[in-house]
Amino acid sequence: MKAAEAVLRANDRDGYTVPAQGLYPFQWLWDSGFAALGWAVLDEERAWLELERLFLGQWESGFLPHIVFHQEDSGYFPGPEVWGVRRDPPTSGITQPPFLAPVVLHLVRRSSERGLERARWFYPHLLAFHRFLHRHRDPGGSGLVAVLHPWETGMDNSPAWDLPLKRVPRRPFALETRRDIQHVPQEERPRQEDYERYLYLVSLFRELGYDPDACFRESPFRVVDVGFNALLLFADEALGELAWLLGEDPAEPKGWFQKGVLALEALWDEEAGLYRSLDLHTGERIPRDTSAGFLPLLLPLSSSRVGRLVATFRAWAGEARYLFPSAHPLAPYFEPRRYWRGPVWAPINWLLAWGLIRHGFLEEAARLREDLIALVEGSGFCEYYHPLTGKGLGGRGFSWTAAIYLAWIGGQAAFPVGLGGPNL
Ligand code: 9WN
Repeated sequence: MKAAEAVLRANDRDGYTVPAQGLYPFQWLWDSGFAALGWAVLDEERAWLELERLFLGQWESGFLPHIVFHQEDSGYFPGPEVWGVRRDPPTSGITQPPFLAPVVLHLVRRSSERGLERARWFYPHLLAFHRFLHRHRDPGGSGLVAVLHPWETGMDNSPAWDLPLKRVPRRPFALETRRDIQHVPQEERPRQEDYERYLYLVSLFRELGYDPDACFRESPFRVVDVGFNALLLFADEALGELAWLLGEDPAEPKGWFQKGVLALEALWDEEAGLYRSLDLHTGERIPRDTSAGFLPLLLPLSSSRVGRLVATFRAWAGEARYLFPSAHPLAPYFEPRRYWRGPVWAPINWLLAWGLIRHGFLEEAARLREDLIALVEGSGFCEYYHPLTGKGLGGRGFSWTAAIYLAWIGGQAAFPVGLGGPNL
């Protein structure tokens, strides 16, 4: 407990939490959601502050960027000058999984009347963000939204992006420009070729002035990510619940939720026994099996669907010493040391445990928790871990790992949506 608290306190920058010192010196969107879960165990006020700081970066359109550059730091690339977003504070121009409404609801459930008052401020901001996503990322009204950059998925170099990324031209730049590989061994990070494509997309969006509809139209990378959509729908459900608690009209979030849960079934792949993302340029599901494909467990699903998904979960579990690998452990694209291509990530364990508990699979959820605790206690608070050896990888002193550990060890009573919580 004390060591986890020390990590969060060391990464605290007067109200927001950097994911890791040196490697990620700013505030990231979904990292802050997880950090707030950890802060809630230590200091509820600090948890609210985390989210308030994040919303300082919200645009008038409702868009919420994936990075808020609260202060200058040359230790990260691409920094604010590359994004060219002239705001105060400067921000990036793409988003990340909107895992915030469930956190706000969680904080409300933990606290008293005061929590509800805090949530009153967040509600219109969250609603505006969700509206932005449903309007500008799903102009055809399919019920599912598109991401335009692998970084928007939070699972940056997942094998699922290999095929759609091929369509993205490379924007060559010197390897030395990258800062990540000055902090972490290169074989634990994305390849240079991937980075050149990431940078191409950033320049394209900047040239388009971040006009959301032009970016949607012009982006060579346009994917319905199953992970992003599962988290958005989970957040829509939480937003509907918040509306109800606050005496607001829940119809809009409920409508998104109901439509989206039905639409998500188009991503189900019977042969793989899990959900897969969809490439909107080809209209085809992407033939890659990753941990994102299990995130629909967070949502209400038919019992036969859940049964099959859990069978696939157990098959993967039989191949890994530590759960949960980010890619199929027997697939040719499984790389147990490289970033999102195999390693275990704390927040994914937490989310999957939430989903499994929702559907009554307590044993599987308990193993996700035990494995994460074993990894942390054996290797420290790392960014990610080797699923076969347990070796710590990526950044050290990592906020979301410490926060999830705290939330699990510190035991939080309430769960925002559905049944119970992953606090076994
Ligand atoms: C780009 C901060 C972020 C996480 C992402 C993770 C990694 C950034 C990077 O770090 O991405 O956003 O530079 O590699 O993939 O999930 O939010 O921890």
